[in-house]
Amino acid sequence: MTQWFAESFSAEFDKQAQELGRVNIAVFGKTGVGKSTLVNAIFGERVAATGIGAPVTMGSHLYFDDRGRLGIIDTRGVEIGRDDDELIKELAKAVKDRRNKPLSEQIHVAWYCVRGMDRRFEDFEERFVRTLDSLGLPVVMVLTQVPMRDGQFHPDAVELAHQIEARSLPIYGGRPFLTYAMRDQFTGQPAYGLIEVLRGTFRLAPTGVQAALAAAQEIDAELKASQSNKAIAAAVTAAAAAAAVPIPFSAAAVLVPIQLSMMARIAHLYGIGLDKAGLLAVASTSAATSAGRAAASSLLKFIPGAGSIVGGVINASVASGLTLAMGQAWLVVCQRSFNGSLPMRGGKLDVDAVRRLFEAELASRLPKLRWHGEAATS
Ligand SMILES: Nc1nc2c(ncn2[C@@H]2O[C@H](COP(=O)(O)OP(=O)(O)OP(=O)(O)O)[C@@H](O)[C@H]2O)c(=O)[nH]1
Ligand SMILES: [Mg+2]
Repeated sequence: MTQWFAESFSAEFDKQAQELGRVNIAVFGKTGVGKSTLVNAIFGERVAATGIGAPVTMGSHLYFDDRGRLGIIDTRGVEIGRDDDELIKELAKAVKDRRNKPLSEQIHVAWYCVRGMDRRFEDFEERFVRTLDSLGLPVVMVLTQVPMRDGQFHPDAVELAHQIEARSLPIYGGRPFLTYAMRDQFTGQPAYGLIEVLRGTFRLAPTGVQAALAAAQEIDAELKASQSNKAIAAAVTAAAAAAAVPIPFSAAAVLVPIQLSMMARIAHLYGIGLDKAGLLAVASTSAATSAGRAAASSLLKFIPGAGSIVGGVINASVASGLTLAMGQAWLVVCQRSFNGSLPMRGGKLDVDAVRRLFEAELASRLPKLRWHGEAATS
């Protein structure tokens, strides 16, 4: 059973990775403005941690950094204003080469970054931004490292933002986002403005990679939750359809893949790796598989061989109600993993406590569901 579960979950996990795909963001701006800091602040510094190899070169100035659900197209050793011709040639080629490839290979959004205290926006930067637009790349403009005090942006950055706005550039919202990506240890200036950049990017990204963006980012829990609720809603619909003609318990295993893929997708949305997600899933669902207890808890107990349930049927409302409850309970587990608030014991995940957490979340959502066949369970 556990072996079966581990293999099935792993397969669904891979499948969901494929379905989520990858959002690819190209990041430009003068050297040292804070491009990498911005990327890391929004997406987390996971390159080294995940052991993904060095960025792949796309030309002598362009690099592609594959971070799983996220691809970053970055520049190296480029001076905007000096190397533009070559950079644009490489970029145009990359955009064109990828246009006929699957969505996850295309470049979806460009960020153009300007240091907020630079006090000027140059004509060659305007040309560059207009070129991005002409290549079909939607642009988010970001002013980086803008000091803020008592809720007020630094006036020089505000002035720069006005200058940029006056150029009527093809950028999201017609004006730049003011940001500070990383807390300054000396002045205590906290980070701000990142969620706004993220949400603008989300709006510009093709629908097909929005979930990948929600999964890759690490700053917007709401975005993860709303995408997770979409996954739950889809699974609920699928479960209802599968049980449109009531199915006997013995055939209820058809619902299991629906729930597993829902769980795998939500795990991805919270950036939980396979090992941990598998562990959490086993901990969570094994509560529900122990025969006789909270029989309504989970459909996983109906995996062939997992129990000997006889009699009764699952209709559409039971199937969807269970799937909804499972999805929501699993969402709580994933959210706590993301927040670092899962129960721990001796520095390790407390599997029993995770099981109780899932069980309690599930039970609170299934107050009235009772199996007709419950009495028959051993
Ligand atoms: N405190 C603070 N420091 C920042 C911020 N953004 C950038 N920096 C610092 O500015 C320096 C340059 O930032 P990077 O993110 O490396 O800039 P970049 O645009 O990626 O630079 P290149 O890749 O060399 O073109 C680093 O020392 C960062 O720590 C910020 O929001 N807050
Ligand atoms: Mg950099």
